[in-house]
Amino acid sequence: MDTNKIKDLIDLVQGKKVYIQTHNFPDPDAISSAFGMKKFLEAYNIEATLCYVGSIDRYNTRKMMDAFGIDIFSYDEIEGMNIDDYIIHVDCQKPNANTTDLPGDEVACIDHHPVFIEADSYRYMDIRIVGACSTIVADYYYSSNTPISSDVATALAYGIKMDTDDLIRGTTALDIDMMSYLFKHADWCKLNSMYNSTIEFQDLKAYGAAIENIEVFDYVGFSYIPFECPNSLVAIISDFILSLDVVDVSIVYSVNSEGIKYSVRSERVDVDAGKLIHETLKDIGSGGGHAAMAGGFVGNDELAKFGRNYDGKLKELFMETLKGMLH
Ligand SMILES: [Mn+2]
Repeated sequence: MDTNKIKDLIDLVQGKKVYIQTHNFPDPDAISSAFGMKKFLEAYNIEATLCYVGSIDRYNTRKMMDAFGIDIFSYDEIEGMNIDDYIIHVDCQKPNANTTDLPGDEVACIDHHPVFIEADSYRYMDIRIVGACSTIVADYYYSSNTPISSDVATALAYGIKMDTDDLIRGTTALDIDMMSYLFKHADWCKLNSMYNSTIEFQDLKAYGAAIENIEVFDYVGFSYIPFECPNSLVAIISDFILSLDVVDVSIVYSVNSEGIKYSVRSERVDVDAGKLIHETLKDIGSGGGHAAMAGGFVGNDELAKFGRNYDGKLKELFMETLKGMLH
């Protein structure tokens, strides 16, 4: 990338109190991107605090924080964020539903999500459609020749592996280039250890429910988990349903006290998961994401309008959108 652009970011935040905010309920790519950006700015004498809204509910995600020494704070733990403080969004963008508007001034955005709603109010924007946000952050080090620590390189490599499903999903040449760059600096043993014991015992109940409830229409696999379960687990189960031979698009939701949370996956080039869920839920909830993976939410008030058979009616809505997309 152009080093002048990097300098613009450094000049912008220099001398300010800086927060780096991820999307709500951050996943490994969000956390490693935020961590990588914090350490990058540190090399230019800029201190930043990492923050998020929601919770970090996966064992694996917590494990990476310990493994790489990452301090990231829930917004509840942060005292005195001021309206003059600067916020850098990483792996997210306003005004998406998964990015809570905090008191500080959102001046910069570094993200790899397609832009659904025009966000021109950032003073610095670096949005590139690549497999992982960690790839973009790695490029800051690479292009500026900024020294990268083993922990940062390993965390970024882990973020890329997770978001691209090991360099398969939504992967671009830049993801591969950055992986090759990070390989030279990362601790591959530490990275491998992240893949030990990745399923938690309580996850099995959610897997069981999803298997029980699966229904396949054409190549679309629908399923649901009728109880509260972490967003990140719904995503993992959506990946699992997608791995079925007869399923090319998976649409999975879990039920919680506020409504239902969707995770959509697509391995078809003619079905964009982000557009599918955005289009389907635009009048009743919210949704968006990448061509291969996306998420969405429908609140209880809207669900109530569908009556008791909301599950069937929502399936119809998805199928109708799909038909429209393929024409
Ligand atoms: Mn990401």
